[in-house]
Amino acid sequence: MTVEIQQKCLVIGTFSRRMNLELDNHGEISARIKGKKIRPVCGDYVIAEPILNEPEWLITSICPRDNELTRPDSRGRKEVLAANLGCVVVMAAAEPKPDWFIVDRYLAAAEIMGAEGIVVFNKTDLQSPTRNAQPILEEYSRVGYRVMQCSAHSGQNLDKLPALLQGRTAIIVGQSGVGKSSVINHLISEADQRTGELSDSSGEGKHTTVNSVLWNLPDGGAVIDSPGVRDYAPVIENVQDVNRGFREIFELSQQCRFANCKHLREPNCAVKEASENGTISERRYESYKRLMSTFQKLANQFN
Ligand SMILES: Nc1nc2c(ncn2[C@@H]2O[C@H](COP(=O)(O)OP(=O)(O)OP(=O)(O)O)[C@@H](O)[C@H]2O)c(=O)[nH]1
Ligand SMILES: [Mg+2]
Ligand SMILES: [Zn+2]
Repeated sequence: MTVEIQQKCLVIGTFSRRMNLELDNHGEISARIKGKKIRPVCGDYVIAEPILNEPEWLITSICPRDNELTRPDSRGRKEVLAANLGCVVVMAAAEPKPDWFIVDRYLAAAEIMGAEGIVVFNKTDLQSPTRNAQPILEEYSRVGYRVMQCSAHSGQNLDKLPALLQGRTAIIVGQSGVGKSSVINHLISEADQRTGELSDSSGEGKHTTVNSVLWNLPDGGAVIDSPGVRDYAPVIENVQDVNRGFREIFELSQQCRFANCKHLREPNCAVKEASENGTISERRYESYKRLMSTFQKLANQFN
């Protein structure tokens, strides 16, 4: 007689092809993946079973995903970074110098996958660069994103973060060194994520976090710490997705002369006009054009 011992488990840590899983009873186990075809990520539910006489479990399949945070791998194929997300927290900071294009692209990814994008600006204890960032943070608020400013060092506003994330799975993403792990260590008492100084020579983060880890929030919901990036773009299936990625542009595109307007050189383009007369941010429009050109380059290269 065989006993049904398969379980649906949540992936809470990925270390190459080794995973940490959370069981129904909240116990944790480590597991490996059966075969080479599946690649579970944090936030996934998987079916796993114990292996006889071994401490590890075996993951046999991934349950259908609600959504996926993606990027193209070096060959242009889709790589999934995390799954089943309610919210993508895009972190920038007073230092390293913010790359707002990266922020825009993560927000675009959130729009396309149907998760809420939230902008968190950390290190407000560093006053002068924080002041310089205000006009850009206001642009994000103006188009309807929730924007929060905090400091993992002074503690400012950290108490407001749990309410933003509650009841869903969030991932914190952003450049290396902005303080993702530092903020998580404050949010979750048992978290002991390693944090790393910025490099003296470049002022950039040193890519301290190398594995994604999911932490349960005390009042429900969960948050994933992820490795910092040098650059980011989502996998984009079609031109309309670039449009959808920038909510203020998407909204205006209804008023363009052509229904399939790409807002580049088409006549009577409401988006181009709005960026020229300052109704929408010129910087965001530039960001849109860059993502469009990245998409077109990738499409030409790999299709
Ligand atoms: N001044 C200041 N420094 C901070 C703050 N938060 C984090 N730091 C510092 O910034 C550096 C990077 O912090 P991490 O938490 O490792 O950054 P990260 O985003 O997790 O970086 P990666 O794991 O490399 O992606 C560390 O030296 C932290 O002490 C803050 O609010 N203010
Ligand atoms: Mg980190
Ligand atoms: Zn247009």
